[in-house]
Amino acid sequence: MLDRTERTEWFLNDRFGMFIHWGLYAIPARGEWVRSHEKISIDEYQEFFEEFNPADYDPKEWAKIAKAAGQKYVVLTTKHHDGFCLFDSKLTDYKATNTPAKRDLIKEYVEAFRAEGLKVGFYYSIIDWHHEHYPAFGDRIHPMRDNEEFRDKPIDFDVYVEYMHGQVKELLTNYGKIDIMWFDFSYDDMTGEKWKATELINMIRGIQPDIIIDNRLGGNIKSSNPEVYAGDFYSPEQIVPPGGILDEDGNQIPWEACITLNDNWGYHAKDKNYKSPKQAIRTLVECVSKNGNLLLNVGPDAKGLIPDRSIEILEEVGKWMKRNGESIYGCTASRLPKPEWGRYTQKGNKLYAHVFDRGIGPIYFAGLKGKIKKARLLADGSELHVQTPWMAEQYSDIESGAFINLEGAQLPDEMDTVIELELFES
Ligand code: H79
Repeated sequence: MLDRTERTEWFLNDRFGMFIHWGLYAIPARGEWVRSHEKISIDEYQEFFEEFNPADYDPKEWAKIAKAAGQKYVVLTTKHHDGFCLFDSKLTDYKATNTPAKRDLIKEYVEAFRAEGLKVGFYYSIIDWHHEHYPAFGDRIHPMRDNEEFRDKPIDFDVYVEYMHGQVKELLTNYGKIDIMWFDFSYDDMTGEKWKATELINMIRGIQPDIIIDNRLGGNIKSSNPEVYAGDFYSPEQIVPPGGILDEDGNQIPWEACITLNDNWGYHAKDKNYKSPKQAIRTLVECVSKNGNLLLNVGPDAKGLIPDRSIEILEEVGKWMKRNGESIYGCTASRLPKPEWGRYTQKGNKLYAHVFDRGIGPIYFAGLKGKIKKARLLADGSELHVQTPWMAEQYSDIESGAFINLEGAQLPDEMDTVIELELFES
């Protein structure tokens, strides 16, 4: 069996993935937490189950969109907190097979993305607001948390844990090789062995030895001696960790920031608060400059269509990636401090200068005097010159710095202009 470093090698190389949140909540279209936020009962939510019929569901189209954006892997909600399963689980009737969709939607998903050459992941919520043996009354987030009818309802949590393990087993047995298992999430005392996490991990590794698993079953992935269930990568949500993620000994550990394009994961009809393509590109660059990955979310609607604005943003990202992907794939943080004008990523002796801020005049590279063998604009391969500007020798702060001339008052690419610096040594 591979160790964590070996398992995560492809993941850290690929850097950029697509997250997909899709389920019954696409119909009310107020985000995937709608049942909890509005304290909706299973009965009230049932109408969405009875009408779920995504006529335009075409995961081949989703896969094309992801691939064109430069995304190398994908993670889809097989079951979110509402408990609804997109897959044909033998352990529940609460699944796509029993809706008007009448089929296993996960099977088509796996096949479509695999055919496009993307690595395939499963999001699976270990929380379940539908299962009768999941704690409801008094829980912090369950839709029925303060419904008196649930106060004295006895539950047998072991029954739920067995169900959850059984579904994970189905997911990892019935669809061939799966690359990522993305659990969501532990909270309060609902963590670690409460989920029988060691047993769960051993079962998973028995079926899919190379799969990588996030850190949300609990435990402390940052420990020098982490639990077996502490996971392969850290999963910051809606934030890029300012200094990346280090373990207790100061070593870098794999991480992946998951970020929405608007303010919701699941489809929200009124949420038009989208990030710009520029923000999406620069966020990806920021993650890589800190040794991390970016998992960028889309929330397809009730018909199965990714919102138009999300598609447009991903197209813009894809245009940039096509020309500048070398500064992302296989790249890591640089040892150099963050420059004034943007960020660095690095791959061996190739240093990628991501210039976000044009300023005026030449671009200044602290610490690189005499170290730059060649400078090229990554987007078109055109040469750039290292030159010391007139009088610059007299400035107080340039002894070890280098300047590169960039023509024009505006950046060639205002999203992010990448200068590829070939260094004499890395
Ligand atoms: O699927 C998406 C979100 O629906 C899910 N994760 C992403 C990928 C997510 N659900 N909840 N959260 C993320 C964070 C929730 C945090 C809180 Fe709480 C809920 C804070 C207060 C209530 C957790 C539970 C901490 C205390 C109770």
